[in-house]
Amino acid sequence: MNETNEYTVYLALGSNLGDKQKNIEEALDKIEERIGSIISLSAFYLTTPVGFQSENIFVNCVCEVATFMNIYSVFSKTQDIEKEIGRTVKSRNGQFSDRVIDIDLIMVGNLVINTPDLIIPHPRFHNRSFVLDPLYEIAPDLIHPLLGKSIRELKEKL
Ligand code: PH2
Ligand code: MG
Ligand code: MG
Repeated sequence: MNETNEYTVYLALGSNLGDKQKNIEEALDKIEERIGSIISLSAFYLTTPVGFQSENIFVNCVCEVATFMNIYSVFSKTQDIEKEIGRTVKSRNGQFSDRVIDIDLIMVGNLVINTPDLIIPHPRFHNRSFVLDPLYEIAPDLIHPLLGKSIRELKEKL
């Protein structure tokens, strides 16, 4: 469903299987085609897996997307894109695993959503340097709507 409101959505992308950089570039192309313009994109960061054991290091990045879609449609599109690029396993009960692509909705302005499928702001991003470092690069003054702190402050606290 398209609406007249424009949203600024921050997405975090990660891949630690296959041609990681290519997987992320493919996801970014599909995001631009189907969701909205990528206003800003961080560098690609090489990061060690957090929260699970794996030899496969990650490529992570964050982008800012301007979209006219409502947030549930954005979420459904990112889920489609993950599947198309080849994501098979989703984490269950917080048990993470290696993946070809992961696209997470991090923040959408002051929007707060708490449903079984979708939580915004992402409930763990403020503790994760693999999100905070690239987000700081493109949006250091962005304010976390629940914590009332900027990305700069959250990164300094980590
Ligand atoms: N994603 C996770 C869990 N752990 N670690 C790194 N380095 N990068 C990620 O993108 C990542 C993770 C859950 O989605
Ligand atoms: Mg994730
Ligand atoms: Mg995810």
